Amino acid sequence: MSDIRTDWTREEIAALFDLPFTELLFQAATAHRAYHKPDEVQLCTLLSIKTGGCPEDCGYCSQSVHADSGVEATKLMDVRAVLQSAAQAKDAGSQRFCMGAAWRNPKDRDMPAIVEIVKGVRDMGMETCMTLGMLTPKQADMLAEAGLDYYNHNIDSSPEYYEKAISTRKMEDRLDTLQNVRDSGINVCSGGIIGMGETREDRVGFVHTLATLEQHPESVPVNALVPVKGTILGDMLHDTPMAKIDDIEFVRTVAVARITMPQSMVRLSAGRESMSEATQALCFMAGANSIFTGDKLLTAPNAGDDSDAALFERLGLKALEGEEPMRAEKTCGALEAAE
Ligand code: SAM
Ligand code: DTB
Ligand code: SF4
Repeated sequence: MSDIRTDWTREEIAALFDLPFTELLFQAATAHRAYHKPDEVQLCTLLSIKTGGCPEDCGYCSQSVHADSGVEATKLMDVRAVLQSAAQAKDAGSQRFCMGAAWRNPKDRDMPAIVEIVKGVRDMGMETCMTLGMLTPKQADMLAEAGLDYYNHNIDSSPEYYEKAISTRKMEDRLDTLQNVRDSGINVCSGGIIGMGETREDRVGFVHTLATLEQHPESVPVNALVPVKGTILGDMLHDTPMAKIDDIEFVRTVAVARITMPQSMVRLSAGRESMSEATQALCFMAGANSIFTGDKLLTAPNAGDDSDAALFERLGLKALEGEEPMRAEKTCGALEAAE
């Protein structure tokens, strides 16, 4: 019988968080080994294809018009420039190319360029991921038809904390888009941010929301808040006693995500730049098996390829070799060759 459960209760998840740290890590490492090789880590590269000027008021985000972060708004990047960046990422060993746009939702007039980008990146043999805000069922179907492999849409926190961090949309809007993505056949990438001032109970509610979806997200990014000056939450971290998330509590969250969603890729996402190597190593022990590589996330700095290469060397980790995403012509070709 499969050990993939979608009937987790909040009490069970809270009990996992409460385990002695050594026991929690042992259980997470065991769950990790049931579905993944513990020395393989997926490398993903991020590119902001449309930066800033977003009408939403997410309290953590440098790209919101409500923030005073100094991030300048740009138009959607030219298709050729996006493909150039993708080619560089592939050369640097990246397996997945994730493209983000600072939109509440894409407009229908943006869709032809987006479709062209998806097709172009996929033709290079990399997995494609997009995060463009809310999607209608029709837009999700268009992206599926273009061959998009993953759609990232984070639930970010517990349903209770969500409305404290964002007022311009509701958790249900997020869940509706996730359902539209799932229905279209695109793989789901959904996670959140730790260290926004939420409580342990909120972290329980956050994992519970993901782990009780009808089907777990294939990818679960766990971000540590990058405190950007000029954002409400970033300023709270800089200027008031709101404490930075405790490293051990962050690792606990990764471990609980791993235990409750054993088959998913759990991504140690934003916030690595200010994390010690020891904390990152604990995250890998706790079942994280994916990272963002490169010097930049969307607008914030990232750890960078040199320091990651050194870390992987020290820890004996290697890049996960991805299979090329399946394509109709490829499948036919392979079948013909086998005949
Ligand atoms: N606009 C789209 C949306 O919100 O769905 C896509 C881009 S948005 C920047 C993608 C995700 O980045 C957010 O859901 C959030 O989880 C993460 N993020 C944004 N700012 C962050 C920060 N300062 N620290 C950590 N994660 C952040
Ligand atoms: C996700 O969960 N983290 C990425 C990606 N999905 C799109 C974004 C992190 C953004 C960090 C802040 C910045 O670069 O502005
Ligand atoms: Fe806009 Fe996304 Fe930033 Fe929210 S997280 S302000 S929706 S870009």
